[in-house]
Amino acid sequence: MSTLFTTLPSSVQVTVQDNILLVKLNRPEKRNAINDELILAIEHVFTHVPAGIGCAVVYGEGGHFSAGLDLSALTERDAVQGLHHSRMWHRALDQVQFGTVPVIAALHGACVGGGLELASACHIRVAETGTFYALPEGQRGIFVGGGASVRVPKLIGLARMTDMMLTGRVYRADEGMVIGLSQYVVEEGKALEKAIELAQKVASNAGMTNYALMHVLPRIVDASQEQGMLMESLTAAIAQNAPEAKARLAEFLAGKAKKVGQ
Ligand code: 1HE
Repeated sequence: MSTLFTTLPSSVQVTVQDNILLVKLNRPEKRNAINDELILAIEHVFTHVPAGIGCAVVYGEGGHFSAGLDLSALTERDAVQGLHHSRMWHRALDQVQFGTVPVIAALHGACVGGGLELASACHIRVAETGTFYALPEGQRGIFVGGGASVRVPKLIGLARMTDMMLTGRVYRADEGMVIGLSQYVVEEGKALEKAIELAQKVASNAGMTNYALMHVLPRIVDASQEQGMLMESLTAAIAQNAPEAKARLAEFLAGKAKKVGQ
């Protein structure tokens, strides 16, 4: 395991394990609350993912994934500054969602507010049984600003997000998986291990397939049926034409590739 990005603030630590980038939120004394320094560091990391990395994992040091926005900075902003601040979060989390490699969030403890916004920008979420989700912005008298209003309804639907913000509803890990907040729930202490195991599978995919899943599929989902179908056909044509795809298909037809489920 090697350490990268030596110029980052101490609130984010990045290491590499094989071809997996491990990005740790490292502000446990503030429950990994995300201040400007931290969100800018996330943007920097996901804008400069080194060549050869096939997947990234985001996780949190200490007892929680993230308590969301660092509320201590909130009172100092006027409306225009608030607008720019929200757009800064959008840029950073767009780099997570639409960067160069798929990103897996390993969740434990609180995954709330901006923490849930970060998690929902990731492509896969693995939650430990003690994970809980909330959007306390409603109770704090503010509104989501890090992309939750776009990303969270796509995971759980408009009605559930509205309820979370109107009533302060908290979802437990098991409930969260049922409604779509995570794709996996694992025992306490096991999220990072599971995320790395999944990341190794993701990193072994053809690059074009991963790119299509990150960049094309969400655009297809946002498009009309007609446009979506065309984007699908174009992507399928490009993907199957790649030498890597031809080699993988030949390997299967020669009986040398893994079967489904292996
Ligand atoms: C913080 C923050 C924070 C903790 N900003 N300092 N997010 C929230 O509304 C969630 C607020 N946090 C909590 O509800 C709780 O801290 C937790 C349930 C996450 C964890 O509880 P616990 O008992 O483990 O920790 P704690 O004792 O509450 O917090 C420890 C320290 O972290 C304490 O500071 P200290 O100096 O007194 O030790 C807390 O003040 C500090 N801390 N959370 C600042 N969020 C792009 S817009 C997104 C908008 C949002 O994300 S709004 C939701 C904000």
